[in-house]
Amino acid sequence: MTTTTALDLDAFWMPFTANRQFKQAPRMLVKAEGMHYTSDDGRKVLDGTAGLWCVNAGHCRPTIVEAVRRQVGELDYAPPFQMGHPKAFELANQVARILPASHKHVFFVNSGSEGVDTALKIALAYHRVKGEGARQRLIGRERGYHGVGFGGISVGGMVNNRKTFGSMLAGVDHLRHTHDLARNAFTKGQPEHGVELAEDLERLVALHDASTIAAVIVEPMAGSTGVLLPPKGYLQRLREICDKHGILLIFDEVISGFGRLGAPFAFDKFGVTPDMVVVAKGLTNGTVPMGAVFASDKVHDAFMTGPEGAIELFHGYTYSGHPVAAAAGIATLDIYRTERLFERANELAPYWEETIHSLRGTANVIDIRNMGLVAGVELASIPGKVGARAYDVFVRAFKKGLLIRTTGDIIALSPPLIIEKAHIDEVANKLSEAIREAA
Ligand code: PXG
Ligand code: PLP
Repeated sequence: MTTTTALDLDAFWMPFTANRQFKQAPRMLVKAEGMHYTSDDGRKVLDGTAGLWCVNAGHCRPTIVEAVRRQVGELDYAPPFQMGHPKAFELANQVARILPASHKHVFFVNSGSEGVDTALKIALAYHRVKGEGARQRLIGRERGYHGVGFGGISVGGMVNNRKTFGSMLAGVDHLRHTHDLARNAFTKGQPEHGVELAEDLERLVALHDASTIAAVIVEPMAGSTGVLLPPKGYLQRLREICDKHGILLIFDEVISGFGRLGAPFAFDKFGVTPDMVVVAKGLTNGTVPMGAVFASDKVHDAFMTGPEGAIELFHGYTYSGHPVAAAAGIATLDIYRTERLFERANELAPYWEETIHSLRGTANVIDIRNMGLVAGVELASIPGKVGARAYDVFVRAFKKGLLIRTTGDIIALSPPLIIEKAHIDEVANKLSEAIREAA
């Protein structure tokens, strides 16, 4: 067994972590396989979060491991600017097979944050090439999470991710969020109430004028801020208002993409087609960092009009379409396809829903929401100590052998799509115990 107890933990400044608290009582993972992690004290931990919403095909899948191993020994790196390598084109073609024919243009990045920056930049540049360069405003939404780049925190709507980082991008505004416990608590699937919140976009158009607005970016399902599903009709209405005013609609599907909701993408599930889609996480099953932006023909083709030899978009990353990430992506999509994992998520969804909703009535549980293989369990906060109760549940669950994710006092569950019914029962049982034992 690998032991990490002798490690000096000081040098690694951990992301989104209470560093001093963690380093007093570290939680270390040293191995993974299928539905489970192994901790450094040799315990098996059921992965209720697909790592961080990304390991949709389960851990250490041999075909992905082998594809990465082979690729790194064959072509470790190739420059993506004015040069190509076959795997990036192959992955783009494989992804295009699960996209609408009108949206098959894939721009590779290395993370969700880079994907968001890329989509926002494409939106601004799109209007400029179309001769509408005054369209520079970007509209996000309260309680949106779009990563941690300056673009993402600007359009994002989480106060702790914004308040310490200055003035961010200029010219950004936000729609109201759609979370409404009073009307929608314990809804299974999409909430009934809240379609009218889409009209908030008309309010922003009236304030700024459509001729100044480039794009609206939303997560079709807000993941990080607590599994907030879109009210019935809400996304349709956003699409209509964007169309009416010539505003691009961007869906951030970094979490909702690749099967999480029981369909390839949330836009499939909800039947609303955005102009661009941002993905990351599940694209490579989390094995090698990679993200992408899918652009419609309308957006992409607008750039393909300049003089021959002109670079159409002055944007890209050293690691855009990295060969090892591309190889991991190809092997990942192959598993999704051959194991029908997106359909599987949809088939298991009713059992998942029923089992997770059985926690209703447990002390302090004030809402449960779900779709596909994702769920949010919201707890009442201890007065004056937001997040303390859920953190207590998180630590207790980990000791019992279950990994969950918490945000504020909301528990998010998003297991690998290979989960079995017995694991779903285990998630609910361990979580229920942890909630009952917590303060
Ligand atoms: N957009 C969305 C919708 C995301 O969920 C990002 C962008 C940024 O992706 P990168 O790869 O740059 O992290 C994300 C990432 C959480 C949590 O606690 C969620 C994410 C990241 C970190 C924590 O739920 N999602
Ligand atoms: N900073 C410097 C000094 C660089 O040379 C580069 C890339 O060449 C970057 C930042 C951007 O790095 P990346 O392309 O990995 O995002």
